[in-house]
Amino acid sequence: MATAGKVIRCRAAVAWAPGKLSVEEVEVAPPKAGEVRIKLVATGICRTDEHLLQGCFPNAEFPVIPGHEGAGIVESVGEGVTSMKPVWRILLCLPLHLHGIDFMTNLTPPSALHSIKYKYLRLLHSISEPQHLLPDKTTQYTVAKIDAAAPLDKVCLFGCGFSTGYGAAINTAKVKPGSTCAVFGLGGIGLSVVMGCKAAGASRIIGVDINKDKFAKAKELGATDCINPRDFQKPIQEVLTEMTGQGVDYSFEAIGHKDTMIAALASCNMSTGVCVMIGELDSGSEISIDPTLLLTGRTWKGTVLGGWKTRECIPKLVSSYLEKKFNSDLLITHTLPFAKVNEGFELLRAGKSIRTVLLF
Ligand code: PAD
Ligand code: ZN
Repeated sequence: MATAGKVIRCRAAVAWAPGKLSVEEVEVAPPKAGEVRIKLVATGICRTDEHLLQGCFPNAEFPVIPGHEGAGIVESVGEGVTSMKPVWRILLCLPLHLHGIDFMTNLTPPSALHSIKYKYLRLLHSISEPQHLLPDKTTQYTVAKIDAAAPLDKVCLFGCGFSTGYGAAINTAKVKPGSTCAVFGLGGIGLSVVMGCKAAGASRIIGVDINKDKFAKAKELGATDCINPRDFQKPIQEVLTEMTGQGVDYSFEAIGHKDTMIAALASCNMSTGVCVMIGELDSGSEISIDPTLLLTGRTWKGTVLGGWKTRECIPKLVSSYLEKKFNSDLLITHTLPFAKVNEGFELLRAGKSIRTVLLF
């Protein structure tokens, strides 16, 4: 592209301190060795961006440019980058997964993950327009080349939200046909879990949310029942156990609260149940549970990006989307121009959106 090798100016949504984003111009240098510069086309707003914006990750430094569900086109590459080429269509994939994926088999140890995580959140997966810089010699690996026919304003969700929820059911829990599932939280992630449970052949999928407005979409996507914990006098885990006899086979927490994490664990079958944590707590939070919950045989696990290997699996998911194997477009309730980024966050806070996609 004509801008290759030049410092460019672009708009970015900058949070100078926890709270509101301001859209302003920033300078982006040409990519250094191992780096990739991306022209962003669309990005989804995820609850994790809101967590970052509200200062829930104490190690994240402000000012920060949040955003990590982007889709775009490679503008230029730095020296030594062989795996990415200009004008390829790509997805930015949740940076945490960079470690587990293409060039390592396991997640980086926690200390390394910590420092890398925030560095990436701050610098990499940014809501910025029209160019997006990925600085670091390994950043070429955080982008996945996808089918050129894929609509970027739709598949941007595959960089985090859809892939996380769908993979939590398929890869992390490995939901079996005929099983029962409970999904706590029916936002973009939880509804993608519902889609994954349905694709895996679950016979009963119970959605749990305090916002009844989410129920219609959950049922459209495969939930067989939807319940609001506030409609019951007793704890929701007791309600779910009564509804299913011995608890669900698989439960998923896609909210990010301590009490719902424990309720999700207690909702699954005491001997054979599997509970998957997806929701994020503030960094440094601790959770305490009655160990008996695990002693009897339950399995408690977590997931990042639904356990997919970024560059290998995400493009395949995009191909499945193009083959109409599932309809993730139903998760997109709003599409807004980038300048309305704050409106997009307001919709999320008010519980009125599932996913808002910003267009650059
Ligand atoms: P969202 O805000 O769109 O959805 C959360 C849903 O939970 C909403 O529908 C709420 O009404 C509902 N809710 C809130 N409180 C309760 C409650 N007490 N009981 C029942 N329902 C409740 O968020 P999202 O779907 O974008 O993200 C969900 C979580 O997943 C969030 O914590 C986010 O940070 C995390 C996440 N994790 C990963 C990962 O890789 N593990 C990736 C992306 C997001
Ligand atoms: Zn996300």
